[in-house]
Amino acid sequence: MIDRKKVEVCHTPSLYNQYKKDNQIVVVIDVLRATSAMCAAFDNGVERIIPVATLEEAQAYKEKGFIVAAERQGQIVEGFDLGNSPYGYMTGKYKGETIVITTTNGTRAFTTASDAEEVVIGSLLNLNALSEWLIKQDKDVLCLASGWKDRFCLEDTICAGAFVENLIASGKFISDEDSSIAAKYLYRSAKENHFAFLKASSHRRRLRALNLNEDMKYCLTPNQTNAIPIRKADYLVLLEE
Ligand code: 3SL
Repeated sequence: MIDRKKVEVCHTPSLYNQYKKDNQIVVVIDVLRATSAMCAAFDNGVERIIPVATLEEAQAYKEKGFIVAAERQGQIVEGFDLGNSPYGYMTGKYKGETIVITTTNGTRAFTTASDAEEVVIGSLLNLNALSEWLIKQDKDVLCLASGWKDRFCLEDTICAGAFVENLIASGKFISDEDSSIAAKYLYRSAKENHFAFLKASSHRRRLRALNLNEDMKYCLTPNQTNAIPIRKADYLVLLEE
C-alpha cells in the first residue's frame, strides 16, 4: 500500500494551531502581494529576505542601516525604502542585497509558522516549480493562506487549491480536510482566468482603488519563475538544488 502524504489548507493564520503537525512543510501564501513580491525579489537576484511582523521591528532594522520594505493599507509606509509591489524588486537595484520586509498579512503568516519544521514561500508565480519540489520531499504539506487581517480571502485560497490539485495529481498526496477540498474546487472554478474570477473580491477592490491593477495582473499570472524562497534560521534565501 502506498503511504500517501497529506496536503491541507489553513485559511487564516489564526487557525494555524488547529492544522499544524510535526514534520510538516508549511507553504506561506499571500498572492496579493507579499509572497509574490518575495518570489519576484529572489528571481531578480535579492540574496536574503528577513520578514518581520511589526513596523517597530522594521524600524529597528532601518536604524541599523538595512534596506527595509514596509506596507500597510496597500501602500509604502512613509520613511521606508519600498513596499510590496513585485515591480519594486525588478529594477536590478537590490541584486545581492538583504531586504527586511513587513506587510499587513504575509509577513505575519510567516512569523505565525515559526515553529514549523520547514517553511517555503508559495505564490501563483512559482506554482509548478514549488509543486514539483514539494512532491519530491515525501512530507506532509500545509498551505497557510495569509488572508486579510485573519479573514478568509479568495486569492490565497485559489493558490492553495492549485497546490492541492498539483500534489494530488502526483498520486503521492491526499487531502482529508474540508478546507483543502473547498480550496481545490475554488481553484478549479478560477483557473481559466484568475483575474476575472477575482473581479469582485475584496482585495481586488482594495488594490484597484490604489491603481494597482498591473501588480494584480502580474501576481495572478501563474508560473513566471522557478524561484523557491526557503526559510533558513529566521530569514529567507533562494532554495538551491
Ligand atoms: O497583506 C499583505 O501582506 C499585503 O501584501 C497586502 S497588499 O497587497 O499590499 O494590500
